[in-house]
Amino acid sequence: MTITITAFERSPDDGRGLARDTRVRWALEEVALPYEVRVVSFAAMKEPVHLGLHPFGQIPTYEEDGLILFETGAVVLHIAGRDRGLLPEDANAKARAIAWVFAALNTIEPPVLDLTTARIIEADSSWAEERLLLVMDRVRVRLEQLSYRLGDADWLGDGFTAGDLIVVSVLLRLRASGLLDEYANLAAYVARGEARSAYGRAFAARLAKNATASAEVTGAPAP
Ligand code: GTB
Repeated sequence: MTITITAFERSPDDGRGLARDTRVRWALEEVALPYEVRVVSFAAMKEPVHLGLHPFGQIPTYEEDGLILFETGAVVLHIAGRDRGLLPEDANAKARAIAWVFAALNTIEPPVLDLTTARIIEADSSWAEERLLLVMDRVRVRLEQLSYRLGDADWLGDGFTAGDLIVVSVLLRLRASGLLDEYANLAAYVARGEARSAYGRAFAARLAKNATASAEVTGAPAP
């Protein structure tokens, strides 16, 4: 059984792990499942071969024997259901951990994505500044609520789960905005996630892939 995931040939974030393949890599590392990565160019993602794996022409995808999956949340939950380590045994605790995966993707991530759009894509618009302030406040509302719920706990449930993996991954996208640092317990929570050895391996693998891709383009040796 070989697990293969897809990732950007060269991630636009210079390999800082913000693209969603990092979430899948992290989950696989947490449960110590070996995997292979097939990189795809932006053009190839829109070609029929990749569209057969992912209807929307995106990364990441996940292949394992006869199974082809897309949607990071579904992939992470599949990995969590397959091997121990990311979901609690207790049925109620497991349901709560799954709820955090959905909360991260459906409730926390939308304003976080709006912030990226406001900071980058809409930056040149005449109304950009006004919109940015509005979106930042929407993000703050979610962070405030999450900060209150986390309190001084290490994780959102009893021990690290797939829910924390996705929540931390979503929060990581806020680092450049400085908003995360307004909530000391959330900044520490994200740092705890990043300090996990499984995250370290996932991050290093993504960075190395980008370095290799850059070296191929520039002709320079990969560091
Ligand atoms: N809902 C899907 C999922 O969760 O799997 C969303 C998948 C998705 O958005 N994939 C993005 C993609 O393939 C890559 S992760 N985009 C190409 C396209 O749609 O044509 C989003 C992403 C991209 C880049 C950065 N970055 O450079 O910082 C961060 C996140």
